[in-house]
Amino acid sequence: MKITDKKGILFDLDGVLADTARYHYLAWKRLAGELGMDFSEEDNENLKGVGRKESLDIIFELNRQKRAVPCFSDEEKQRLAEKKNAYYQEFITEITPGDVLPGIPEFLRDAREKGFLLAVASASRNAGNVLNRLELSGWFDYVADAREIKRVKPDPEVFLKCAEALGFMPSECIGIEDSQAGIEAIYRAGMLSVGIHVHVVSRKPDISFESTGELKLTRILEEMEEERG
Ligand code: B16
Ligand code: MG
Repeated sequence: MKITDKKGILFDLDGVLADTARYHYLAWKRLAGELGMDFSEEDNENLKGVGRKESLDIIFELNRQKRAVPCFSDEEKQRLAEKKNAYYQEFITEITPGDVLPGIPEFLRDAREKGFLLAVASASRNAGNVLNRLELSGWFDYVADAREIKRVKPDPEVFLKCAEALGFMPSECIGIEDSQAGIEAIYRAGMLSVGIHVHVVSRKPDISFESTGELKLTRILEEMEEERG
């Protein structure tokens, strides 16, 4: 029997299950370079967990602080976002199970053995493809389809959808994220948040780990017990 009221664990994909966040970064950097715009790794922190169209708007906004940026029509923005996605898809053809982040296979096994149901709460429309390439799909009871999600993180929609699909109340779920937008989304969903190397801007995760290599379910459960006193 579990020593916790938590029954479900919802995982972000990019930056939590796999190191795909750097492929998103490289794809945006290539597009920004073609547009004569700057885009640094620090800028990229603002894009983590954020949808495609919103990411493009953030890049324009950051550049507007330094130079004149033309106004793009919605059609042009759509075309640019598709171009970035094509670059990203080029990068992810290289993905293998070796790209699963350290500690993740052990964590998934431990969570399963302890009776948790597992879901993927990613904003990425490429999530299914990436999970297959990583050979991780079989671990999850539910994978949210980003195409069906209307409001992107920090909105809680994708996390609430996962809890509902698993048949649990939000308060029975733990969300694991590497982005500020994701931690905010988990907080708004009313779940316990676990952060992996989160660049904190406003909302601090309930429990933090420096890397997935340090992520341990027993530590999460112990910290929850301590909180309760
Ligand atoms: P796509 P996550 C997010 O995935 C990424 O962090 C973010 O950088 C990306 O823009 C977003 O998915 C959309 O991805 O362009 O593949 O549909 O971190 O929520 O797993
Ligand atoms: Mg992420």
